[in-house]
Amino acid sequence: MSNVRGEVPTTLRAGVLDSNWQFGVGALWFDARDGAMNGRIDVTDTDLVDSNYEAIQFISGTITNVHFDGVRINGAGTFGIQLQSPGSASFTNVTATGLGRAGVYSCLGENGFQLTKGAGNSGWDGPSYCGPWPDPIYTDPTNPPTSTTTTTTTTTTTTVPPGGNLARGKAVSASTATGGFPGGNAVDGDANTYWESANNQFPQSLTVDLGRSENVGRLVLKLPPPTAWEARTQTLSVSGSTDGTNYSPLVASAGFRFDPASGNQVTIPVSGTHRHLRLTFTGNTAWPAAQLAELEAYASTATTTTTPPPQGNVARGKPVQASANGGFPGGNAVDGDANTYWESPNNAFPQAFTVDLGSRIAVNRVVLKLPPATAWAARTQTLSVSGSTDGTNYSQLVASAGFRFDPAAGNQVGIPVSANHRYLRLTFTGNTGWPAAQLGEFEAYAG
Ligand SMILES: [Ca+2]
Ligand SMILES: [Ca+2]
Repeated sequence: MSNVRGEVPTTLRAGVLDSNWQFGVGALWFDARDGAMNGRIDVTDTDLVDSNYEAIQFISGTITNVHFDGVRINGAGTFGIQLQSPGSASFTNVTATGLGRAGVYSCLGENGFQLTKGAGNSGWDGPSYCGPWPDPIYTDPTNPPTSTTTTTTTTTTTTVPPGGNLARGKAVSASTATGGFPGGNAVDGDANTYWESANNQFPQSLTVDLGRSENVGRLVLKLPPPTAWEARTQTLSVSGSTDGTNYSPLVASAGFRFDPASGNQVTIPVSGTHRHLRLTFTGNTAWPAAQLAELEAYASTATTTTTPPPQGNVARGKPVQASANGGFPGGNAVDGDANTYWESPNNAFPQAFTVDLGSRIAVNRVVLKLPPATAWAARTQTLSVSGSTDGTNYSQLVASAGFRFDPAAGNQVGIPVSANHRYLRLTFTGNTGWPAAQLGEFEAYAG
């Protein structure tokens, strides 16, 4: 891309938030929506400076035969390279500094997009990120992002109900935190918000002050439940203190597996009376930092003694199966946020979306949502509903019909069903607004 005068072209502060898709558009992006791109494309000797979101993006269709040589990414709000569609590209002398989040975003799996790495690359290696779209962390290349030691002094006078979570809303202190992921996120009662320590700086600790000495029988540690979070093992130990100064070990350091397929949480038995509880993290197989959505502490060692009848949306956070367009995984349809959505690959009907409720649950209504923003044009999706107790044999609950999604009416539809199944499935055969199945939320209710 050098011009004839030998000057190096610079792209400054390019890329915006796509308010419809709710992710950043790259400063330089490749889109093969209308047909495969396989002719040779060379990107040479250029600077991408202070990109608002990712610097380079591959967004749809299949894109191959792209070659980067001498590309300098100098500051990007989120990622160096964002991979949302299959393909391949080579990278030589591609350097990155000042990335807000990570070198590479990809939920495509190991072979989804082939990165051929030549010589002279730096700054964007490391594990690729697959997770919720992060807010950009704007960076100043002359002042690289630094983590800050945070002490959250949330205090509460709430009386914890018998058997309740003793840590919720209590004061926490974290050894470090990255911007937007403070320690307080680990005690806010919402598994979708999380604390994250500074990157590449183990060990890290998170300490909660229960306010007074309490008998503690078990801890429950959670990460966000959407399946967009890949499974990971975090290595950590637990210690306790009555005075906030002298800590004694409660649980020796060990690897604890967090897997969205089993709720992305672990339960750790502990014992004794403690006011301060501390987790010390020394490793994480999926991200070079400690991550914790919730630290819960309970007096009882028993996980549950009675099974209350399910209330509310019984599909939320449950495992799903669906073919997905990159960046729009099936888990988006059960994350409790109508603004995030699942989208199937384009031009490939029919498409099935299946949620595993974990056990048979009586359901008499499902609610399907698309993002409520009026930027979404109204559309009709043709779909049927079926159920299964074994995950193999499905019986039809609702015959195929067109359901109208209109932002003027909340962009959602309610469908009465009469189900008592573990698995619920939607089968899509058409969409007047986009050549793929789309679903912001799948909700199932017993009343
Ligand atoms: Ca949280
Ligand atoms: Ca959603």
